[in-house]
Amino acid sequence: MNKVKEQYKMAKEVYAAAGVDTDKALEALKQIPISMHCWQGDDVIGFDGGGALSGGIQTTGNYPGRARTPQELMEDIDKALSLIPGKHRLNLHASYAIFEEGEKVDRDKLEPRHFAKWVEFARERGLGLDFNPTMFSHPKAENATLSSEDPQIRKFWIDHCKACLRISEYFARELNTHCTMNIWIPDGFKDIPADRTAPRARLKDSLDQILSIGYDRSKVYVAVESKVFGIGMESCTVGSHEFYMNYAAKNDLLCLLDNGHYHPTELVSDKISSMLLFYDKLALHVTRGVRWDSDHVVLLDDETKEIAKEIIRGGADRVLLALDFFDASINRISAWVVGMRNMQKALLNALLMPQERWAKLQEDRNFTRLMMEMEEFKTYPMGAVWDYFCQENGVPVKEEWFDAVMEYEKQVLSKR
Ligand code: RNT
Ligand code: ZN
Repeated sequence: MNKVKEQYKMAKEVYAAAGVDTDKALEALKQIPISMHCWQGDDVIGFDGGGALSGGIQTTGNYPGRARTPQELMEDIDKALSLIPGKHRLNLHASYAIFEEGEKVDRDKLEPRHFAKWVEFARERGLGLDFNPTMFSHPKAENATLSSEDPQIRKFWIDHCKACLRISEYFARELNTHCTMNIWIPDGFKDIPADRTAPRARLKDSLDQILSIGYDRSKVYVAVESKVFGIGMESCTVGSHEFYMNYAAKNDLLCLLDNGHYHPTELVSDKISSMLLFYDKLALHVTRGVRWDSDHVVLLDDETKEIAKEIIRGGADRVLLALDFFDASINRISAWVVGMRNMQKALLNALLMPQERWAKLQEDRNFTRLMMEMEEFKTYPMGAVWDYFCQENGVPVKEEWFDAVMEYEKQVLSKR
């Protein structure tokens, strides 16, 4: 028996004594797809020449090896996925359209065919695709988008979102799985606005117009992502939490919660259970904000673990789980792999808890024992279970995966 298996056997006994079935946990973990965001690979630049990253989001750093072409990005995604256990999904932005030589259309005119190469890529690898209209990094997004006071600008972005709905339907149809289409806009005000209602009323009307074209709701899940503030929009964002939560509830859409988008002491982990009482499904962007919505790589930290616990308690099949970070200061493939594997470790950590027993302790108000057990579990041998999961799923165990990244950096990234 190899070492990983041997250690797993020992860990299995430890967990079994505490009433937890590790085999069952691993089976469940295997069924949870995470939508990996394509934009970590190229610093959110895309291929449609939209211009420098705008909208109050930022990448910092200039680590060598950024993917500059669709081909390079696809190779990098392949490399990352080869080091992450399980079957996942790929999250694309509209700015990642792939044009034929000499062709270029603006974002309001995008068509499914501009994403045919992505569909081919996804199909060959058995990945589902998710999608996002790109309403930043574009000359027409300098001031506002769906809430713009300029009718022409607003129409441009409404048309863009309509085009994105068609593309999302195409993804779902071609790949025979759902497509989450998430709408996020950077609209807001640096300083105290005189009128908060008019821009929000326009955003509401824009969304109404977009949805009015009709789409296959059984396959395309439209989500709306709120934000409390952004760089340059410190005083007010048009797409606030209340705005979108109400809009989603009334129009049977999904809310997307990004854990970088709330006040720093407000926790997304505490919101999940409430959302799932009122919605069939919930979408998440798991990220890590350091003092602000900085989109650092997801770590195995307390909030990530707490979010994972709530996903498992609420039912992982009801949560559309995606990551959202962009770090240009480190090897980008390593960033993806660390973030994805950490999200999976957090899920495993949650799956390895005697949830029913703990819930009962809470109902019995036996908080003394509950705290004691929760704390003792923190040093249970989850690592051995994780290693076995990696081995069983054919990816490198522990930090061994890093060798592959360094080799790839040497052979491929350093030559870009
Ligand atoms: C921005 C939002 C949004 C973007 C991506 C690129 O604050 O989190 O989700 O990060 O769409
Ligand atoms: Zn986000």
